Amino acid sequence: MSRAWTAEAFYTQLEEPPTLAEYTQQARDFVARHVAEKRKVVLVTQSGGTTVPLEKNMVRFLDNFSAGTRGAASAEYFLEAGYAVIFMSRQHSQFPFTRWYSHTTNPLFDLLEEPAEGEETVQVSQAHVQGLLPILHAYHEAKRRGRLLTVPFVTVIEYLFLLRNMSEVMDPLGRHAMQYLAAAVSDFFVPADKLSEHKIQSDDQALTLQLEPVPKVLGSLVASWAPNAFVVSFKLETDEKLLIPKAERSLHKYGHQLVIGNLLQRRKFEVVLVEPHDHTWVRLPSTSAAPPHEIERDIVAAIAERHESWIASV
Ligand code: 9Z3
Repeated sequence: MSRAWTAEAFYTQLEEPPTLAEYTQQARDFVARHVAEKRKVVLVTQSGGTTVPLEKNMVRFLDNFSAGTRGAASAEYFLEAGYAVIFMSRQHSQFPFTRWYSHTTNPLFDLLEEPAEGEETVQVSQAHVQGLLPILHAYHEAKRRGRLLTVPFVTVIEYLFLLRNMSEVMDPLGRHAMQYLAAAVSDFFVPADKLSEHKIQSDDQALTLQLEPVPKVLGSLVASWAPNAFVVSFKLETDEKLLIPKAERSLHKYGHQLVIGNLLQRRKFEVVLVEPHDHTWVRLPSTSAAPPHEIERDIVAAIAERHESWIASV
């Protein structure tokens, strides 16, 4: 029989990741600076999945499809909108700014000219300068102004501990805090006491895995960790009929401000913003070509506007 983990049991019985205290302190300092400057801060949880190790000395793991584009792109647009960003970054997933040149369709080395024999400077080829410059400026500006804090994670356990601590340290921001929970969090995991120490041997045998349900922590986040924050969660479905009803159910159950619903197949082109008495579609004009304009730009604009009205409403 598998256990049904409550959030409380999860956080008291599982061991804290060793790096948690250090990242929590970094976030506390970051938040204090932005509280003093009266700036809004958003916690963006990377959409690039959460790893579920199958061995303590991990050779194999379970994961999901997401490369983390939603989170990385949204972080850039939040910075552009004047927010400071705590970016919970899943290792090896897309990262704000560098994402433009980190994948095989646009490799970094194609940007650079090969120097002549004996030359020791490397230049960006003229054809790429125009595209690169705004990204490079925005990246350096975010760094120079201390607007982007990255906290890395790999496993679902690291993710859940970080999420709790990041939410709690943002409390001094009051309504100026936003949680933007884009991560595609695993629904199942193997707790440490059930994990094989070493690489599972195949021995030509079938492998049976017993996975335990990951506790749903959104309730704790909304009620206890971040009771003053503007909380945006995501709902992913593959069946269109379920999208709005399930987003509404989540909003009703947890009592937060907004759920962004998206379908796996059309997530780059349309999402629906579900609020307590309303829902609004955000759509790119065409689904036929690769979007020249990313939908995250429009999502962030719509959310930032709602956050602002919500701050003003007290
Ligand atoms: C999302 O729905 C994200 O938008 C995506 C983005 C993971 C689809 P990519 O970055 O993907 O474009 O590759 N994230 C949340 C998905 C999720 O697991 N939500 C849970 C659920 O639907 C609730 S928290 O039950």
